[in-house]
Amino acid sequence: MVTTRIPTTPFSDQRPGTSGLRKKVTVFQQPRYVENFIQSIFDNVDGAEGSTLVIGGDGRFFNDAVVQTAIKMAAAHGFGRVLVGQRGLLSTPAASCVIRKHKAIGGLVLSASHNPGGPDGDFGIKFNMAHGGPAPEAFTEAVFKRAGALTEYKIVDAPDIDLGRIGSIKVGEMTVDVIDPVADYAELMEQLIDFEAIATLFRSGFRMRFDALSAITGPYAKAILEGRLGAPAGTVVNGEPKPDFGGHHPDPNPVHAHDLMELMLGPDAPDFGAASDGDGDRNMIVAPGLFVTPSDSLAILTSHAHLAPGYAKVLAGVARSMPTSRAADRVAKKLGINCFETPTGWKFFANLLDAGLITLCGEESAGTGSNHIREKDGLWAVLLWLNILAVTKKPADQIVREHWAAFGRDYYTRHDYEELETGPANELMNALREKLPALPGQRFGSLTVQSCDDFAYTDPVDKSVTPKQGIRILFKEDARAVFRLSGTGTSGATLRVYLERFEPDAGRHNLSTAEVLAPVVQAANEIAEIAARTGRSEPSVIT
Ligand code: VG1
Ligand code: CO
Repeated sequence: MVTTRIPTTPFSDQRPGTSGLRKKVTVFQQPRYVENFIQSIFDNVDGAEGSTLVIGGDGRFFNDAVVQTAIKMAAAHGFGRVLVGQRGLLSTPAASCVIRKHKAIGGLVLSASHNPGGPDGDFGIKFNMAHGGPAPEAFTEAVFKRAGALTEYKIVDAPDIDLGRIGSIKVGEMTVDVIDPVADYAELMEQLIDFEAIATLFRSGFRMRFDALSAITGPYAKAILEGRLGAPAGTVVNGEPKPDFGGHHPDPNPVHAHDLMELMLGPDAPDFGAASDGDGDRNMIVAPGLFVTPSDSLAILTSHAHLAPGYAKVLAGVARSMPTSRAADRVAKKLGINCFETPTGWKFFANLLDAGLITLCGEESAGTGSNHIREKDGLWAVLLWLNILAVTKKPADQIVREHWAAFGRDYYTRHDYEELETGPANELMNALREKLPALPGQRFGSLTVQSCDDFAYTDPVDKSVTPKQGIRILFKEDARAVFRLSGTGTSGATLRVYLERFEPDAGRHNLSTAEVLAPVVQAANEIAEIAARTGRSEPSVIT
């Protein structure tokens, strides 16, 4: 088979963000754009010759074509073997699992995760390392640098392979194994979670709805919940992955998963509701009549994890991203374990997990995970919740309320201002930074600033320092506002404002989140001059 070296010219915009390179599909469709980026990744993989590479994506529009290109480029680069999910599919957590299990050197995960799909939507490519987790910043920066100077890429001249059939074929010298995308993952879940207890729960008449939002988790949820655990057929809805996610915005939050919310807050709510995102690494948990914030979910999973076989021993520690509420910190304190605070993005958990410093970790953006892989894992979180419900025999809302009674409640909300002009958004952050030294002691409505900073993270394992990871303002009244710009958007800038207030008093645990947080919202808007600087009087999305 002939390997061709194709001359190319570099692209200057191939810098990966919070989780891989994400752009509009139309950007990725430019001639040589995909090839350049993949070549830039491969050029930074040491020891590719003869090694195993995993390839798969969330099935969104353009997935098929990029999988074929990636396979031909891998063959040209000298990889010994590629493992690719049937139909080119692999959820992000399953890709992480397959990389680890088959000792691959890494994996290409094709996804723009929670971003919308379809020809007018977004596409994305990320590289995961041999540990199964997203590439660290040093790697992604090297890729960006390479992409900005690339003069050629390598590809073999071969026909497309049939991704529909499980089995082995050769592309040049390289073996391509088309694998069942669910099997390895399901086997891992069975080791960690008490499947017997959950099956008994379903047999007793327990009902749930899992909304896969027409994204990648459908086949996984159907195989595990309905197949292995005996949940009634129809438990999983929107279970077929579609290139445009059936028009759904595959971000599992109360706004975008509105059908599920309506059901769970209505009179016919089943016992438990859950959803997942485009690439299957996020989870949304809804109890009857009660949305569980991801920050609370992490805390609750931390305090109950010992009920699952995979976590029966003492937890090593827990970690949360900085904007995530401090609910998990209180549980960690009670358990006598460490709680680490990291910047936003899963790549920052990898070192802590590899070093055995933590067992569980999570983010406010509906990501929860453990040391079983190196990505957040949507379905795993749902299964761990089911395990806890099955063992405690308590309703989900009761678990949440008991948690608040024991630890206090963190009222939490996030305001997103999407598609802002990049210039003013950066100016807002810079102006805020400049204000920081003068803020402590200042009063905004009923709140007084206690302290504030621009979060810088020193990795406890490799001591690398990551500055400017979000501005946090702490108020004396046990409230907090955090500001940062999104690193996953594809048009303009998105300002995220994270708002929370701690309420220890059990008599005040049933208030409306919007009401409790109104003074914090007001103070945050005033401090950052959001309306004046963005021209927006309201956020685009409130979750
Ligand atoms: C967002 C979330 C972050 C998450 C990232 C990737 O990043 O805030 O917590 O890790 O998406 O999630 P940003 O930079 O837009 O705030 V996923 O499920 O889209 O890979
Ligand atoms: Co995702």
